[in-house]
Amino acid sequence: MDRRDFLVLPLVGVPFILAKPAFGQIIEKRSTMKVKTPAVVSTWDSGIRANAAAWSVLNKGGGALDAVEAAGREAEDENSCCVGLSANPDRDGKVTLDAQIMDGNGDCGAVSFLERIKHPISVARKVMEATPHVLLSGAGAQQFAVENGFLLESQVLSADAEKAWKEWLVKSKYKPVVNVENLKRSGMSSQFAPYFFDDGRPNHDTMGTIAMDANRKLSGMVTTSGLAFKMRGRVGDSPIVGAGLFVDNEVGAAVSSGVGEEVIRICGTHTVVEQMRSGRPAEEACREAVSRIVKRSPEKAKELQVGFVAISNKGEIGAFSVQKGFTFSVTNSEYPSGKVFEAKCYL
Ligand code: SD4
Repeated sequence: MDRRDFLVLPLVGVPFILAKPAFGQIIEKRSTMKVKTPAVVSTWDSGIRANAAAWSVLNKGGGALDAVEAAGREAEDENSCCVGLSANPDRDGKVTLDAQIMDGNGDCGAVSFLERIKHPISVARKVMEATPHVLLSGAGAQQFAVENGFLLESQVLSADAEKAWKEWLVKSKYKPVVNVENLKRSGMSSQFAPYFFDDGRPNHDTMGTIAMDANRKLSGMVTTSGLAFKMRGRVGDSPIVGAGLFVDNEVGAAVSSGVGEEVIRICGTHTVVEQMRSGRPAEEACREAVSRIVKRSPEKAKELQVGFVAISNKGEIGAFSVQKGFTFSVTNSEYPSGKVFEAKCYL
């Protein structure tokens, strides 16, 4: 075994260290840990940047809801394959965005199939706070956003998205790339998600963030452009309460990333939180949700990635994924610049 890949430490309970750098740091292979709170956890190694935005709120005594919204806005401001207006479009060449925000008291707001709005996560928060509804979609969501002061942006694709879409049109096949994150890690790129843009800026995947503030209150958010080159009108798990995100102060919070259809079918993050409610540690709860996806269709599971990350209201973090390569980022007083971990996987 290549020592660069696996350095197995001789202590029981000490995790593998994967010598694969992400954002300038070695990724530890570790699916569970107890952390000091306040703390913020995001999907993927690029969650480091979203976490930094959230941490600047939490560190000053701010609330978890403001923190996760800040994380979402940060991700939406970045140029990336998979979040915000610069992301990859649907098969008709239009960027359509899904986002959800939820606090630990069951208050939640979401938008789906939203076009031409820069900060879907803030529109989701507005839905939560200013309407009796939970989810607004499509033209209605856009109308609501504009009526509430959000600017209608241009519908022109970013240069990267335009290029990726045109390449995709040549083949015109709709198939989510298996474990695109692993391709990224090994430095390869795919038309779906190059790890770096041509000018060297790092790319990132769907951003999901869960946080616990100094008052031990939980909140979460998820923001995404969904699967690249999806059918027009397709909505993933991200804006669906209990699929892409679920939060309950009495138990904990969970967020997912990966092929949303699989997550919706098992009410993924609700499953994770309910498993935690019945006493399972966060990692085991995530593993249970993953196992339901795999057992339902073992052959199909070989072709897809789903990852869950959760935090209990005691500050215990756990994660699990279908396949190798699902990373998550933790930021708190112990890791003020953020630390990336790779979750254990089922297959
Ligand atoms: C979706 N779950 O729309 C999202 C995609 C994703 O990392 O998480 N990509 O299905």
